[in-house]
Parts: sequence; structure tokens; C-alpha cells
Amino acid sequence: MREIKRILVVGAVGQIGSELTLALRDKYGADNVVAAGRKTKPSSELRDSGPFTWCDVVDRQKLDETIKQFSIDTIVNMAAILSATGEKNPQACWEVNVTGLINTLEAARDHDLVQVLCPSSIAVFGPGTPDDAPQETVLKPTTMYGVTKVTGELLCDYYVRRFGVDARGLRYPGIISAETLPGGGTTDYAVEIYYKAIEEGRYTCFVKEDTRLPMMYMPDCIKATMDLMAAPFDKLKHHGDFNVGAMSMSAGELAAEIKRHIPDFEVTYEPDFRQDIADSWPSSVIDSAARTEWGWEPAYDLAKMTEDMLKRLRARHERGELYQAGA
Ligand code: AKB
Repeated sequence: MREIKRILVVGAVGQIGSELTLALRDKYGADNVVAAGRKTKPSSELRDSGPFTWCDVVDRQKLDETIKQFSIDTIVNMAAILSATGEKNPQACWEVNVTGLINTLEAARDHDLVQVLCPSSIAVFGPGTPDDAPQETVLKPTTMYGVTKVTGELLCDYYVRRFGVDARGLRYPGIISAETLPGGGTTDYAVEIYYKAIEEGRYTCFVKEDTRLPMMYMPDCIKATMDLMAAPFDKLKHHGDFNVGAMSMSAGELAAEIKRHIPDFEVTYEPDFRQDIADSWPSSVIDSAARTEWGWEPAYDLAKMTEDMLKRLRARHERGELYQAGA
């Protein structure tokens, strides 16, 4: 496997991109990881800790120029429209998630890139998938986001087989984090609940109490992503579609865990259109392929994550940062 030297992270201002970029800068050197945003203003940490540029992954010409300008050999494509926003604007979801992905894969061919990382999601699953989703299973999603992610997985595998492109991806579960808020996903309630617990002591949850979904804490998400990027290509039997599990809990269990730290915390449940999306996804995933092929092992469970989330959010609250975050 050729060595990764200069990485472009597109979608770097988003929930995963913003933390992943900083972790990649630690590992590969700050000057070697270029963060690219589309229009959201980056945090000063992201902007000042290494190169920052503007690049919309849907714009192939701009992508090519950025690759040349910074001598990029690896792209991490974190640009995506998530499930809830995708239902409001399915065409934009297809455009960003599929056209953006094809641009990344074609750029990999044209510029002979070392690797491209193209994330997938548990949204590839649908009502016909078993509740504990196996690696190989029925992929018939009912959301446009899910349709784009199944397409993305198939495209990655096609480019690996047909053109020898090193394309990789994980099926992210709901990602919970204390720095950048997610935007437009169905699993967003699992992040918002912590912010509201700290700021207001109450939360109105948009899915039912017994809604159970696979989730993961951000440090595990970063570790999974970087471990997959570092895995020897010839050891991989799968490419764009690794299941990665960490924890699975209902909204009620999540609320109960927060209440152990904040006993007066009150949660009410008012399901909206996102309930149907959540109901179409499995409760948990079987991730034996990731464990066998590149040694995946999560470090955080619900209790450990909750302790850390509350500690971090309390510190941000004391610095007056949370209301600005808009949760
Ligand atoms: C969403 O809820 O849309 C995302 C996802 C599970 O990919 N967080």
C-alpha cells in the first residue's frame, strides 16, 4: 500500500469532519491535512491549525484544482446531506451524496490518488433488514439518504474492482459528540438531549421513548475511521461498507443515563416525521468483518460516554459557548 502523505478533508466543517481533521493533523502533520468547507464558517481552531480552503465536492473542476494546488494524494469525503434533510430535498441529497462521491472516485482515478474514504451509514438498511443487522443483508432503504448511501457503497466496490481505486468506507451509526452539532440527521436527538440537559434541564425528544438505534461516541468514530484508513489494502475483503458497532440504546435508556447525573432532568416525547425513518433502521449491527479485517474495537459504552459528554458540555457551558452552538 502506498503511503498517505497529503489529505484533503471535504465537508471538514461538519460534525465528524471538524474533529477528524484535527486528529488527522495530529497523526499526519498539520500542514499535510487540508480542511475544505463549502459555506459554513470554520471554527478558529480548524481554520488556524492547518491549511483551510473552500471546495464544493459537487464542483469537479474546483476539486481538481484543489488536489493540484495542495498536492493531495488522499481524499476523505465527509460532505453529505443526512436523512432528515434528505427527505425535505431528495434531489439535493442525491446531488451532494452521489455526484460528490462520483467526483471523488473519478478524481482518484485521474490523479492516481493513494486512497479515498467515502463514509456510508446505517441508513443503507431498511424495514426488511434484521433488527441486529448482519454485514451482508437486505439493503432496501426507504429514505433518499439511504438510497444514496447504498449507491455509494456499490460505486466504491465497483471502482475498487474495475479501476483498482483504493476506496473505503464505514456504515456510521448515530454519532454523539460534544464539539460540532450534527445537522439534519435522524439520530440528532441523541446529541441534542445532552445539550438541553445541561442548558435547560428538559428536552422534547422527536422519537418515541422505546426507539432503539445503534450509536457511537466521537472518539470511537475517529478511531474507527483512522484505523480503517491505515489498514493494509490487501487484508480487506470488504471496502465501502463496513458495519461498525459500539452501543445500542433506546431514547428512554439514554435519558435515564443522563438522569443518573442530573436527577431533575425531564424528557417528553413528541415523535415527528423522523420517527418513520428511525423505525426503518435496525437497533444494532453485527460488525465482525471490521473486527476481523482491521481490528475494530470500540472503547465507549453508554455510561462512559455520558460521563465524558456531560463533563465536556459543562465546561463549554461555563465558557458561554453552548447557546452560540444553537442547540
Ligand atoms: C442520520 O441520522 O441521518 C445520520 C446517520 C445515521 O447516518 N446520523
